[in-house]
Amino acid sequence: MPNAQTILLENATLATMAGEEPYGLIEDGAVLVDGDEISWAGRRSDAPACANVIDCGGRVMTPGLIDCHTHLVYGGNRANEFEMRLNGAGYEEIARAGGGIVSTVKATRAASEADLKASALPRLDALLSEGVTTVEVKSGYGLDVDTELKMLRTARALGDVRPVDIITSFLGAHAFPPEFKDDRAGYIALVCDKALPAVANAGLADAVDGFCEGIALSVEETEKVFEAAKLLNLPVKLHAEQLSNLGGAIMAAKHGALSVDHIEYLGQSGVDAIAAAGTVAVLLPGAFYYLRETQKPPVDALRAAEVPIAVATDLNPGSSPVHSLLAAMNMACVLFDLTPAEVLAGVTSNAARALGLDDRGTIEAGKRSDLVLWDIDQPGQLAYPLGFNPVAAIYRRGEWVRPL
Ligand code: DI6
Ligand code: FE
Repeated sequence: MPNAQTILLENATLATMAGEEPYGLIEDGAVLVDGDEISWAGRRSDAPACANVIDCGGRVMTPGLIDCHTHLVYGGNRANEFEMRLNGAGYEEIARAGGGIVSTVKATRAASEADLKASALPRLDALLSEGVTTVEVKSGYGLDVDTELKMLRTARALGDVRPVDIITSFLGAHAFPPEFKDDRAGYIALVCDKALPAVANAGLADAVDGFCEGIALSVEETEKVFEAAKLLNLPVKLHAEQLSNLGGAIMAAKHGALSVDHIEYLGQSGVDAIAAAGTVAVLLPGAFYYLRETQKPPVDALRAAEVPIAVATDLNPGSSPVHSLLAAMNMACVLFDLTPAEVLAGVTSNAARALGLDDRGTIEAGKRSDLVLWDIDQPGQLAYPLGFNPVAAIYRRGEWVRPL
């Protein structure tokens, strides 16, 4: 039943991101929104009658953007490591020397919840300014029960003070904290038997993530965490094959992972496994760029196997301090050879799938009324520039976040 919030947004080129055609384009389109939901979308000439009509001025309209992989809650920064890497130190070398994730752990443990929130808000605002309406935020810089809970509470609190949906992932399986560097089994037990149950009981995680890598957890250690997640009915996802091929993605696919992320070193057997499992491939070009990686993810094989490809910032203080999803789209085109249509699907429909969300990511009846209007002529222009934000207006859940 239409209500006061029912409006018809007309005279827009709709990049619906639905169907088989690139962008799912509808020229001279219109969208009827009724509060939280899209109730109709199609050609303006077919639009239902509506008393509240907004002329979109011929602009391009997309679904609200979704950043499906961030670590944007953290203490301190790692600018010093950026300089060390520019002087030739390797990411793994820095991590093994006690830098990397562990150095952010120290700063995050020391930070108050208020400080973590205050430092995360400008990072989140940078994403929201580009039409992002859903953001995934991971823990993983606490590596003890209290700090992992603190991080996830902070992430959830961001959604109370900004017009964004925050989806959280528990990433206690990110690395081994200093106090457990000689007792790996003890830390895996703490993650599985203490941290994860506490997080689940508090309702603070929507999924469980891990970092399966030579400098982090083994496949066997990660699988123990995934088995604990399954007992708590939490879906899983995995940072896999970022720096080497340990077979993490194959293990994740066996556990029905929502996504496998990074996957620069994914082989054909891994592609086949995630294709069969319906797992999304989340590409993170920011980390490839910052670490000056040379091994590209197997995009042609992913395409051939029809694996859904998502793109995200991986916003984190070390490997990818990228505060722009539009920049990540551009990098995915320039560095990974994706097309502009693929990267827009990667931050809308496929990003929703990577988070297990079926209520958003396309402009279709029944989906969330998260919509962005852009001052561009065609949707392929979104990935084209670097450092330029063509957002004209943002509409989210029945309200103008940024009015026309
Ligand atoms: N892979 C990454 O690139 C980030 N975490 C991970 O598992 C790195 C996080 C950091 O460097 O702080
Ligand atoms: Fe990450």
